[in-house]
Amino acid sequence: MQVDIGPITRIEGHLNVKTTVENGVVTDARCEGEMFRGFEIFLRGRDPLDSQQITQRICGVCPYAHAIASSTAQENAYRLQVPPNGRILHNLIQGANHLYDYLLHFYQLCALDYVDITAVLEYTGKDRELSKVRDWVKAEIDSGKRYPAAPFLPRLSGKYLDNRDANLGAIKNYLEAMKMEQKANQAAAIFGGKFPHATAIFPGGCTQEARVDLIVPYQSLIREVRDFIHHKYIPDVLAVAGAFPEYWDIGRSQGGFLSYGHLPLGPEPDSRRLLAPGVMFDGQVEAVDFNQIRQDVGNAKYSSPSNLRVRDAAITPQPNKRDAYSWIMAPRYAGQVVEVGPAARVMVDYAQGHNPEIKKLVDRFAGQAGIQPTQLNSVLGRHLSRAILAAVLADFLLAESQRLQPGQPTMASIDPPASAEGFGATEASRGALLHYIRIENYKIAKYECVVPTTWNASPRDDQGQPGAMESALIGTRVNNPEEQIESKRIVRSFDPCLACAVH
Ligand code: NFE
Repeated sequence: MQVDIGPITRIEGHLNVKTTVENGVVTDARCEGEMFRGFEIFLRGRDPLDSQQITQRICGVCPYAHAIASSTAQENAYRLQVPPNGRILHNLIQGANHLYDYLLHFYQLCALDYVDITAVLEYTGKDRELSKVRDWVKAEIDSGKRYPAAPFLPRLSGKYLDNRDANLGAIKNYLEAMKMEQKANQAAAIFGGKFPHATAIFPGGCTQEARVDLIVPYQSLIREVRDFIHHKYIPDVLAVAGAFPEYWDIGRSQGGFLSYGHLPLGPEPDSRRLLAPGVMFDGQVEAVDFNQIRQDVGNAKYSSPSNLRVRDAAITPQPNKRDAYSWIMAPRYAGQVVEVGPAARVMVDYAQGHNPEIKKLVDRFAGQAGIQPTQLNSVLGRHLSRAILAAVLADFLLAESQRLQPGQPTMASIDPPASAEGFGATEASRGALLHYIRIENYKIAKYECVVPTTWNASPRDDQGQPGAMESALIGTRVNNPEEQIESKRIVRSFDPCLACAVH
């Protein structure tokens, strides 16, 4: 039978997934990005120095990543020498935003697939927050709304946590996580100017100063978030893993893994990174070569030529293209499908033995769960990878903030040339993000973004290979083919952002 499981809720943007289910197993899945935006078209002809502002509007969740990728592409094009403070401030802003994003993803976007929200209906204690949630949940369920806005509706059939105290504790943490997400973004805004869409991130550094009266509140906010990560977030992820161990084997993508490496440790473009870059096939990691990235449009709604390199990219929408089923292009690395995102970041780093903290935490948690690190490309693996990254990142940001040199420059001076080109690569929360800019006569002649969810939620490529998320869905056993809580757990584990994917 054919079942559309979209629109998928608790993700960003418009995604449908068409599935075919036979004998209780998903035998085919097609991810359909359902709208077109056209940033790369309307960037043409504009002042390049506006691009880090304009591209941030691709997304309200990961705007800093776009700002950093755009700034880095321009730094590369203008051959800027970024001062150490400038690079550190980029890291402090983007890193704090990742902490927000990991917590948001686990609690607000995914937890209600596992936590039994109806446990709160029996709550009779004195906690005011839980009492308020109880009354709201009851009112929403009783309303019988056809199009509910409550994130826990429609409540799908399936197994949920069955321990009352564990459910109530997780609901409390869901509420507290929102306060922590606010703190993480407050920390980012201290240097970024505001959230979303930072005004201070600029090619060459940051327009904010490195001042002690900014560093101290930044550290204090990150410390609070760090405590929550260790005392609530990691234990909650492990509790879900303990109750749903089958999800170490569910939702595994077929293909390789790509990470650009995250957070440069120095001002030079080729500095070592906190997390190592690389592309991994069959456990072997190679250096990333942007020339190996090509985008197929055989099944995407574009009439542009297919299989173009990033610097040759073209975009011509063709809404009625026959048999094309998505507005998302299909990027491939050397013709192969890769998964990007937190699991790819961790696996690529771990395979190279690069970051000792990553190794320690992967070994500890994989050992506790009785899984192999190669199983991180699973539903639970993606959740655990985010939790591990959050712990490593929080410590790094505290140390990094101490490396700021108060009173020293935070910006390079800029004199953009008439013609230039540059690449800027970073890791957004959802994975590898690449911007390319070509400038002619002081104007943007070409701008191209190859975005995390474009990789993960891509349609079939010209060879017919399914994208990472499609491949993760195919083969899944589903108890209720109409609802498919299992498939939705898989899709949400990728944290797709369709706003970004179709940009
Ligand atoms: Ni719109 Fe974005 C994606 C991330 S790209 S959320 O996909 O992370 O920077």
